[in-house]
Amino acid sequence: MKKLKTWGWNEEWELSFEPYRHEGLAPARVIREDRELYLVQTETGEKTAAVSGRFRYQAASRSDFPSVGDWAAVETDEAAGKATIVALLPRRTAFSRRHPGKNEEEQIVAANVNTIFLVSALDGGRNFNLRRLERYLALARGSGAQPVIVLNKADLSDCVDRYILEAESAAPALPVHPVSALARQGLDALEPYLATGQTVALLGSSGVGKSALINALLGVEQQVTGEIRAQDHRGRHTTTRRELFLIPGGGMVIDTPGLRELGLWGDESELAGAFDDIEELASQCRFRDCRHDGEPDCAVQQALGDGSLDANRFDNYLRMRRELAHLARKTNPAAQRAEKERWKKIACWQKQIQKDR
Ligand SMILES: Nc1nc2c(ncn2[C@@H]2O[C@H](COP(=O)(O)OP(=O)(O)OP(=O)(O)O)[C@@H](O)[C@H]2O)c(=O)[nH]1
Ligand SMILES: [Mg+2]
Ligand SMILES: [Zn+2]
Repeated sequence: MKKLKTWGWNEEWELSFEPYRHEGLAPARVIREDRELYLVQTETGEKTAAVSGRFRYQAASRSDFPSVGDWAAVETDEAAGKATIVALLPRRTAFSRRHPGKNEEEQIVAANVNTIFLVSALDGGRNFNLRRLERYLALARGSGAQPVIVLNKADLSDCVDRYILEAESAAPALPVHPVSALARQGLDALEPYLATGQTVALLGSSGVGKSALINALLGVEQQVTGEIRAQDHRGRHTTTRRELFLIPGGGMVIDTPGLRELGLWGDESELAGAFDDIEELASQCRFRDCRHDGEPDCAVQQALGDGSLDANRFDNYLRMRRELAHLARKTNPAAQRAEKERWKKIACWQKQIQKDR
């Protein structure tokens, strides 16, 4: 398993692979995903792969299908250079969002990553957006991986320090690294996350320079990068599939296409991690179930009043909380039942009112 070690294989994976070893299957890491065609890395090299019929039959939802970063048990056909994915090992971490289009389904963007680089760009356009960063952060918090803020295109800005302070205000206590993929600046600071066996996923809007950063880290122009539109600095969705690359002498990086939609997936407790400051304030309100909406002795309203809590940040927090509550009602049977009961009561009550008239 020497080769797979550089791809992140270790004793813990070996342990969870034990049952498959007895079936004569081999471990493999999913390194590319293109609709339902995969590329996997095995001890004997890369192979194209598809899931087995049984795998497909047993998959309860889309999120059960392989994602880049997954470890799989495969049957290999060495002569043909092909593999069949029979099972996935339980994910240690997973960055997911609500499936765009299929709103009540989870979509796994990257699995088994140690660190998530949340990439923004300091090109003066909309590629630096604190509310969007908060949203990415809420999702990253739910993934189990460690989020890190990367501010790319530092070469284009005269006020990098101000951006750093702003990013820190949206992501308290997280590391913030200003870099330039083009000028090869600040990249040393990213090295500690890229030790051998470590996996980093790059996430951020189209055009922030995720692929350019990956090229800089790899030292070769592996990934195609795209021009951004002059008028609004938006990217053109140059990268279209997720792919994991091995850094020579180091860890791994996953390139992803810029996500247009960032629907939350998870529960409210995951939001709390991204908004420690608000949760901390809320714990000081007089009422434990304070909605911070005019109740007396509300620490949140006080902080909003004296400016120590940014109103836009608080609005964004409330918006995401509502979104998660809505999701919970849609996906969680208990919450669905409670909601049904509530509507039943309202219907009864409306009938009563009509009768009374
Ligand atoms: N000035 C400057 N330009 C950069 C830097 N990094 C990337 N760019 C440019 O920004 C544009 C977009 O870069 P990409 O790497 O394609 O962006 P991406 O995030 O991969 O975009 P998608 O693949 O569409 O999600 C390209 O024209 C890059 O040359 C940087 O550090 N400084
Ligand atoms: Mg790209
Ligand atoms: Zn309150």
